[in-house]
Amino acid sequence: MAGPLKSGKVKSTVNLSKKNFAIIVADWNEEITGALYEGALQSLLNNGVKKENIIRKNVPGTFELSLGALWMAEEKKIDAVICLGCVIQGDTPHFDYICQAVAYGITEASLKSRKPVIFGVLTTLNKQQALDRAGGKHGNKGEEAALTAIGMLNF
Ligand code: DLZ
Repeated sequence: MAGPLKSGKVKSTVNLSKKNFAIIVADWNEEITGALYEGALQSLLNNGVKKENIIRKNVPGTFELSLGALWMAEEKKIDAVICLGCVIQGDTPHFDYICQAVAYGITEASLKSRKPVIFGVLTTLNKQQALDRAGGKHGNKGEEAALTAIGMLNF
């Protein structure tokens, strides 16, 4: 299989109606990250997660996802954190710094908290590639991030 589970509904041996999720959304490229959020939210709901057990938090940019993720993962009642962002390459190396930092930061938040913290960050060369992955021809990576979180809770 070339990637995580893609079907909308997954088999879960844990009772997802009792699990609490935090979804952290970066404000930068809001059109894209908003669509990723909708995908993640729908996916959790379709799989039996209760709406009242899903908390949404916003951060200014993708760079800030790491600390937001750690803060939420440290909350006792949170079982998994889903980070959603979109970094689009510009004319300077800024893109590389943000991508590297957030990949490292999300990994660190997960290992430190010992909870699933999912990397739902698009790192694309242009806006079209991002749109294609936020409900376009390549699906919705927010949905995939939610399924990955569920997968880790079934570890
Ligand atoms: C500054 C910046 C730039 C140039 N591009 C993006 C982007 O494409 N996607 C994104 O989520 N955030 C971007 N940011 C903002 C940074 O993530 C961060 O918010 C600022 O550098 C302040 O720490």
